[in-house]
Amino acid sequence: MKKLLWLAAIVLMGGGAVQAARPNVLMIAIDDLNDWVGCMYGHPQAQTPAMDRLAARGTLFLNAHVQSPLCNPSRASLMTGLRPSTTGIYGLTPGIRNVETTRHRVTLPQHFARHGYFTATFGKVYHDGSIPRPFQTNEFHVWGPAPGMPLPPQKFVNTPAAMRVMDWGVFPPDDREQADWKIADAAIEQLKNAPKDRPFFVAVGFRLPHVPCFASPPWFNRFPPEDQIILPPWLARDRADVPEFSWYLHWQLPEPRLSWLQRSGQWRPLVRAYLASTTFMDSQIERVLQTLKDIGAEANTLIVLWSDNGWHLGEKGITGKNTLWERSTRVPLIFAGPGVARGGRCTQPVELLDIYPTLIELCSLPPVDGLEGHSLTPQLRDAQAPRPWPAITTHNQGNHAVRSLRWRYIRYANGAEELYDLQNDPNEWRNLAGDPRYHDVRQEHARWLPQVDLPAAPGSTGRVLTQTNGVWYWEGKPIDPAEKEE
Ligand SMILES: [Ca+2]
Ligand SMILES: [Ca+2]
Repeated sequence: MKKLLWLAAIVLMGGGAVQAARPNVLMIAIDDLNDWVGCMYGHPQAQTPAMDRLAARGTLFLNAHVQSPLCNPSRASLMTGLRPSTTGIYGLTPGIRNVETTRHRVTLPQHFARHGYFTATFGKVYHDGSIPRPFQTNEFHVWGPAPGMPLPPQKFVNTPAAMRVMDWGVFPPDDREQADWKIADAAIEQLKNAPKDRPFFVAVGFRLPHVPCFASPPWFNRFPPEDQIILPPWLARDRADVPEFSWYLHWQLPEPRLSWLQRSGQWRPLVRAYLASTTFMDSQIERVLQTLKDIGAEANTLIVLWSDNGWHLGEKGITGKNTLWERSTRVPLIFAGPGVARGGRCTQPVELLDIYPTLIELCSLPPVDGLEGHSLTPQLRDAQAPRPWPAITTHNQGNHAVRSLRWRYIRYANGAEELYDLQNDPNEWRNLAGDPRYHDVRQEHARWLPQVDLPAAPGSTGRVLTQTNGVWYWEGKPIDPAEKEE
């Protein structure tokens, strides 16, 4: 009996002697997937059986938001547990090891590695190239391949930007040429050969449905022909009631405007390609999840699935991300496995920042100082458990969205505001910021705006908005409002 009590004590203490009892972690990252996921009802024609099954055996967060609507800052925030406004990482560069605020920060995988886990990464988990080689060994024991998307000899769609990746269509003919197939392959191989003496933390980052939205014929054939593709809800002149400053957050980006898609007859083809490439990517998630079963690790592996930002497909007049609206900030977030209720559906606002503290609590790792998220373990036990915090998204210094259960409040760096009642206006068509009846709602949300709000870190490039002497600069060039592209 004494011996049993002693064993129970070290289990409770989470000591090194019982590491084998800790669950494995499989983290699945997706690039630019909004809520067009079957179980999230974001698009009636979405087909994502693997994600739907995962959500059914775990807990799905229906009101989860990114901390930045862009790859590098979103992923940097998740992995360090710090807001973009705390680190100054807003652009496609710099990476966390090139910034003073995060250079020595213990990241999520690092914390697992330091506490006995075997860690490995495949595909796009950190933003490509954001962790210089000398630092890589600090993050993961194994850095698997992160192939880029294959490109056809010629672009299918002559989008206004000559960029090769700004494309969509039926390609390649063989799924095995797809980056996501190769990423799944490498992750599967690693899972099959995971060390037996310690738990693993394996991160797998898929590339689709990030542009180029390519998929082979069978994936397109699962969807109705173009003329039967349902377009997202859209309102003409929707941006007549939003501040002009909202344009500055995605100034002259390569993603085509809705007006171009409409003129070119490319709106439905793009929607279909986004749906088809998402369904293909979902099939690669299925391959990885099936491997967990095959190796007998399903019961003892905690799975977390997230996307780094959403994507507009015409809403508010644009395609792409880089906005503070629901379409850019709301993403799938699913947990499943030991300690997670089955079939949970949480509608409380939550942040990707919450993943770090949640995983370390679920795996009984020691806490980490300074994490700005809050553990989701109460909601993973009971999805209805209340939560006091809203979700905050930041896109460059001074531009923030505060999303509560019912409202979205946006404050731009020049003081301009938006307010949406998501309960009665789920598409954010009516900006209520100027309505005096909602003065208190605005005040209540404004108090959550980050107190620390750093300028862009030195070396920032790629989607960076700055101000000098009253002039706003995008990518270092002064913004001329006369050049606005509707
Ligand atoms: Ca992304
Ligand atoms: Ca509007």
